[in-house]
Amino acid sequence: MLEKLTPQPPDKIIELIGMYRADPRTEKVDLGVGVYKDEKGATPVMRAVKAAEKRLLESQTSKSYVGLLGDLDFNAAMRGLVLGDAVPAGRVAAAQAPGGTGAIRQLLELVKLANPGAKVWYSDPTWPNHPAMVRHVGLASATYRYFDSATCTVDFAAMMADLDGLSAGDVVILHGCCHNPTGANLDAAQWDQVTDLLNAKGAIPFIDFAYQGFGDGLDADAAAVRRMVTRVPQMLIAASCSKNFGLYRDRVGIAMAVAQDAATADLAKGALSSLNRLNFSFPPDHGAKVVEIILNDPELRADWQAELEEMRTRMLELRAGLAEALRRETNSDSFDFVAHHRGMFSRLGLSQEQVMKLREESGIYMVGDSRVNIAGLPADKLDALAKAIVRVAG
Ligand code: PLP
Ligand code: TYF
Repeated sequence: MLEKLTPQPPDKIIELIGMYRADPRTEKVDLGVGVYKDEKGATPVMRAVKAAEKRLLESQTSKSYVGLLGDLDFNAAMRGLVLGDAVPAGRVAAAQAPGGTGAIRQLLELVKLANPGAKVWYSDPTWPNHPAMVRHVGLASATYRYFDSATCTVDFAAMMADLDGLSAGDVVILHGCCHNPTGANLDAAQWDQVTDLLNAKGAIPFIDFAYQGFGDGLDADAAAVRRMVTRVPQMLIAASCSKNFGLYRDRVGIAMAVAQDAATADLAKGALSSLNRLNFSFPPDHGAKVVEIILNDPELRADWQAELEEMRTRMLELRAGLAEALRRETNSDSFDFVAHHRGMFSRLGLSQEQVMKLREESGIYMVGDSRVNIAGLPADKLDALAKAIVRVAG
């Protein structure tokens, strides 16, 4: 049987981790995988996480199963973090999931259960796992144009033109904030127009929310989602705690299905519970419990927010620094978009060849589409980096 397997295409981003590690050059720069790094290049455990883990270690008396939907207190706390009080709790079906990826997978399967004929739309470009997972789950897909590579901003006219092809029941994946890979985001008015269009077409928004707190702040990053949820009958949300709690390897995420009424939300809750059971039974508890402890303890929550804010502002400073260095180097404003983008990434608009050249000649590692991890930028070497970028960009 196993000999019938064919080699699977590697994930280009994860592949880059190994390539960077294997590079013997000491002056190499890692702008690849989307993991937050501090000024020393480390990804430390957050202070509040350490404190909550200590508390958990001392107080936990059992490792018995929790429940198919996970920790219900975690689910409630996350509903609050993401949606605030924008929607009544009774309209939200929530299931803990293994990471944001696990939440996306469970929600795609929910779509498949509810409406196997639905077409799932995602932005071109998007996080490569979106197309891969939609295909794997067996749903039809379509793309909408999103990014203008000449200006490195959102091509909103093209996006709306493509979404005009939506059919009733189609599902549209939208990055709730901090678009990956581009860093270019919709403004509030554009979110409203997208909402109007989806409502007119009878399409359902599916928010991938992996970077809350990495853009303009915890509440500001959730503003679009919170407004949209007041204006649509149904919505799917996959939120991740990997980045904003730094809990990457503990696999903490939540799948939420917002329904028009409590009875429909109950149906969705039953389906999510069943999908958890079918795929892995019980979601991993440790990281979710840590998040629940932090969100429900005013002191820990304040410290977590303060540290998250330090991370966010550090990335903003790096953005401003790189944009300034590129401005000096090019004597133009052609890279100012780096300062206007938000979140962990910016797509610089370089060709694949230029990206390879940077890797080979200067040991600068970015994803092949010229996406850079802003947190990986070396603050003391921005000028050298800008020089190298401009040299290959010609
Ligand atoms: N969605 C996007 C756009 C991402 O960039 C990521 C990666 O961090 C995720 C979802 C989910 O990540 P995880 O499964 O590690 O929570
Ligand atoms: O885009 C990134 O770099 C992060 C990390 O299959 C990641 O979202 C990358 C690929 C993947 C899972 C996570």
